[in-house]
Amino acid sequence: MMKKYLVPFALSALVLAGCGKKEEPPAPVAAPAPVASAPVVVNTEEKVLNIYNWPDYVPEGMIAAFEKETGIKVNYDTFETNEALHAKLVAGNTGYDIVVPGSVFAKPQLEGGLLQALDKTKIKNLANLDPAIMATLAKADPGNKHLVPWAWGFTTVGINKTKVAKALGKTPMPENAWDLVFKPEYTSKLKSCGIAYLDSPTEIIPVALHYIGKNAYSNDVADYKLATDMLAKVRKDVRIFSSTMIDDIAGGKACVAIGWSGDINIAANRAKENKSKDEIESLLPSTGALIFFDTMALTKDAKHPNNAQAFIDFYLRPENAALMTNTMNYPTANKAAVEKIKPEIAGNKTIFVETDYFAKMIPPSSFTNEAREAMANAYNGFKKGK
Ligand code: N2P
Repeated sequence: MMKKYLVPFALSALVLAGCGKKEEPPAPVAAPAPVASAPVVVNTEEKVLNIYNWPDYVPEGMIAAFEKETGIKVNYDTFETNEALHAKLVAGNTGYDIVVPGSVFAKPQLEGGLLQALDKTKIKNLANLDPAIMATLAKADPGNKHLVPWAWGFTTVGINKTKVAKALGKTPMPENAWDLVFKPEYTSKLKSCGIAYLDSPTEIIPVALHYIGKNAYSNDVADYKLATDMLAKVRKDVRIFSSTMIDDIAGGKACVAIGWSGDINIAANRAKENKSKDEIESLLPSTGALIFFDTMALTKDAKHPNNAQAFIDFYLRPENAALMTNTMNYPTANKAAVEKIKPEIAGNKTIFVETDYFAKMIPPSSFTNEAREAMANAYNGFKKGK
């Protein structure tokens, strides 16, 4: 096994070592002309990389390992919603090199010139990615020119089983878990232990559309009215619009949530670590959950594209991609990493869903800019309780 990856490892170590050491003085402004036709790629960028990613997505120590190996100092910031990242990209001069939009947003972003194409020759480990997933992503990014999957997962319902059972009393669990967050018969009972929704129009409206039998990625504004009509009936029962879902579920502020599969699993593990007697579970609604792909991309203003590509290549090493899945509970799109995934993670049906359930899930699509705006208005109206 080791042998297979020995070559790319050795190569990347060589190229990175060629980048210069940390303590070296900055290169003179007028650098001497390179020796003619020497095929040596020298990375002359300052040794800095600015990354903007979702919280609770990078394994502990991974950034430090990259810094240690390359001498590149990483500034790592986080955002909580696609909307927040999008606003930054639209405003321009983000100061970030790598951003990690969901594919639903990445499509209009790359069409709008907010992201730049990758130099794939600098990312050898792209070969580790699952061709089937890359073919799916090509719908958002023709030719796979801009986007490299960080992870994928799905938006679903998470519960504190213990508290939900208590709050529901004699009412049995519904067959469709979405009822727990959208049907007054259930929400009126569960409000006592706390209902939390993700705080983002493009997370909640698509799920609501799916619940009322519409296309989750409808661009028809009339459908948003139908979704908010349904949502209005449960508005008073929603306790939190959350951007700290893991804490809210694990800390007991919410007993039921619309959240992301991996984060719900992180909350479940955290509750166990804290010796809570409550059991937290990510559910698989009978009508399906909404799949998302989060993807690394270079901003158009990226000042350190070579460092960014070195990081992407580093992340795509099988052991790094597997470490993300093993610690963050989100499946990787890295095929070469699969054999390094721990059996308890690979066997967790709420992380790697079974084929039958996968067939029911809703794949991501995207919205026009106008539709997204209308969706945000609809959502804000709902949130204000109008
Ligand atoms: C962060 C998960 C982000 C998933 N822990 C939604 N894009």
